Amino acid sequence: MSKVIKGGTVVTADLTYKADVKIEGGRIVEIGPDLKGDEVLDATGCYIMPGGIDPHTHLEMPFMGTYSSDDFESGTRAGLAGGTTMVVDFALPNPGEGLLDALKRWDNKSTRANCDYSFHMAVTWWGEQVFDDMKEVVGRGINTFKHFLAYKGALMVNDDELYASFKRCAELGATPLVHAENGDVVAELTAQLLAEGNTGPEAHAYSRPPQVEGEATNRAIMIADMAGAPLYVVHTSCEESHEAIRRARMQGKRVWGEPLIQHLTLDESEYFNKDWDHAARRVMSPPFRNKQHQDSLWAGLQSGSLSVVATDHCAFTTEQKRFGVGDFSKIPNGTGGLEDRMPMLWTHGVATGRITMNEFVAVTSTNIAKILNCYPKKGAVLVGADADLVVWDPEKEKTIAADSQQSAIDYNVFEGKKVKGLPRYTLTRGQVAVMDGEIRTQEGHGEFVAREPNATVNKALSKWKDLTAPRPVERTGIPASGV
Ligand code: DUC
Ligand code: ZN
Ligand code: ZN
Ligand code: ZN
Repeated sequence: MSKVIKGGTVVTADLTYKADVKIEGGRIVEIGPDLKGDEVLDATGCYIMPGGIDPHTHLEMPFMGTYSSDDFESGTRAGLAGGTTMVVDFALPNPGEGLLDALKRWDNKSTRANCDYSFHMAVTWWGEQVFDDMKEVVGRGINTFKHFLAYKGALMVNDDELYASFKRCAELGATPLVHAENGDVVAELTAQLLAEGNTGPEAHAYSRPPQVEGEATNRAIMIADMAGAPLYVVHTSCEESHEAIRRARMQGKRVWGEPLIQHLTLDESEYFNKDWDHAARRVMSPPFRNKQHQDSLWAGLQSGSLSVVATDHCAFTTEQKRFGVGDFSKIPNGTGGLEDRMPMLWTHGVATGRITMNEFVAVTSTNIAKILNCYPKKGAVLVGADADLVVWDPEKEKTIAADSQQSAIDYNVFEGKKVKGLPRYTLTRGQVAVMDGEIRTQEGHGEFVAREPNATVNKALSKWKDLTAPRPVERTGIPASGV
């Protein structure tokens, strides 16, 4: 059984051209004019693009005394509804737990996925077992390791652990990721705010100012440079962090920044809403910022100093958010976005002229596949690539509403926002998962995507490096110790 997507315009990260796309056995088998197949999908007036890849999700994650409410079934269904055909989730070991045990839990949860997926492995503590397990994890097709510089007393690692893990990544050809906020300072600010009686959700934003992110980003970049590792900075939300990334890239370092669609389109005024629930539902880390920071993120996408757009999809219900009534530090951190990332970025990025269609494909799919090393299996419209495709109708409109979303939670942080540009079809390995608004996902269809280490990007360089390796010095006079 073959399918042909007919009458559309192929849009990739570098080309825009009219062609039909033929699919067989889950892959693209031919691209060209007037193709024939057993089934025809009409793409008249539409763009045929690589399906979105969300490199940053937390599905069914144990966190802050609860579990995030979208699992691999509802999360990937939401993604497909919005044109995303692959997610990369974070496997999270408990303190003292081996990485392979954590991986087993994530393997079990992900059997319900409707689309393909991969994992990043988190390094939440350090020891010989973690050092050993990292090699095995790489052998299982996971070439990225996540480090939290925040969440003190829970997920946070210290600088000695960070350096050790970055060095191990460099050795293994893996890429480290960081959540860059200074967890020590956040803990101090949180205690101070609570002691002064600032208990509402707006205080969450005061407890995590841009400075804690800028400091941690710069620190992680410098430590990665010393360890000889590249670095991927997740959820870059502010100019301070962007500046550190921009500077590193200009120096030739392999550093990538990942703004989220939430930070690009929602600002800190959300935390001052009179409705407690409204504000708490938007509590995430890093918090939403002011419009200057948003401009910085958009400028980064335009200039190429920021490489990808993700969601950090970590959805909690209103009931879960209410754990933090009377103490903002107990509000589970996280917002959803899987279904809305592509339409929101198209509406606020492509339709406004801030980014081109080709740049849209790059930051939602192709750049991600290249950085995470699953290109061109994913992120490409090429013969031989997986038929993970979205047929994008630039004229299709809707108003975002929790009532009609796929996510399992009871609200949407983009509620009421109008988007123009939505999938007509979303295909996951050739199977139609979304057909003109109708959801036809198949639980368990998703497969794990193995990603090899890619040592070529591990040549971090610092041309200012003064001493590269310890050298013995033959000394003539060594003074006697003591006086
Ligand atoms: N930030 C969030 O808001 N939620 C999940 C983890 C994180 O870093
Ligand atoms: Zn994070
Ligand atoms: Zn509200
Ligand atoms: Zn995250």
